[in-house]
Amino acid sequence: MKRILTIQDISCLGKCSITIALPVLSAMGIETVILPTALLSNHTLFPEYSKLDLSAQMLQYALMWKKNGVRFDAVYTGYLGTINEIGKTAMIIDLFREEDTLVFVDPVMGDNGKLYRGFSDDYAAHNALLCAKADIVVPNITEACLMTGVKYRETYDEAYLNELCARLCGMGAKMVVITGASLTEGKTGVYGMEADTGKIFTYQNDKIRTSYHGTGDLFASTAVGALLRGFTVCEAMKIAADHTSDTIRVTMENPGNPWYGVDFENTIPDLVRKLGIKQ
Ligand code: PXL
Repeated sequence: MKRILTIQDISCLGKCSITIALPVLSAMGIETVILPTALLSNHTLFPEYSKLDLSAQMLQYALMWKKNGVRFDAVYTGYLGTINEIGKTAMIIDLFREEDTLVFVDPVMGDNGKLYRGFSDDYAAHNALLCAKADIVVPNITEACLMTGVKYRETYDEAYLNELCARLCGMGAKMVVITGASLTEGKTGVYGMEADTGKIFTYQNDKIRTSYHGTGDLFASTAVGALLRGFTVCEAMKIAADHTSDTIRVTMENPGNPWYGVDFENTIPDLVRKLGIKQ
């Protein structure tokens, strides 16, 4: 069984970060080790939240795993919270990186042209340094803009996406996959570039006019899970994009769906079936 380390927060209420990554990756048949950077009462899109910083323990825990001889097939990072946590995450990547370790970075920090609450431009600059260490980075357009200094635009063309990818590749990421990238009216999906070859790949499906919190985390968890199950990057991104959009559709069908998160629980059985994973 493949083993992954995921470094992100635990939001006790709110369906995001580790509370999505752990169940989804476990269901995909991957042993998932968690390193929580902080424990929040709920995610930061609620009007109020309380946070316990756990970053003082991060290196200590990682060192214990190292001393106990633990190895990881992948390190997957998501929402980190502070520049200090980004720095420690970078050290932990260095500690566990081996020739075949997949380093997958989702530089979670904003959407719709804005940083999430509590983040500064400095945070974005440090996230860019983390992305430089990655085999794959999966920013949305807002995050890609914040890290490259390119102006955020609601409407854009392929040249714009190309520019974002090229700049992120130029900063060191081996593969860049921009999420929420729409190439034609009514569609959305991913736009990716491989740094070595400049090869582009895209995948689009129908755009759903509603958005739910946690869809980025669901996309990233499913994508890294599919990569560890042996799918190619293009296949993994397609699986993750389809699964995310199916889950949004299922969430919309639930009349009592909570505003604070996507109903990822309802589609886990479909994901497992689609991938033919034996439980
Ligand atoms: O889903 C991204 C995310 C993760 N964790 C926390 C958040 C957010 C987005 O706002 O607040 C704590």
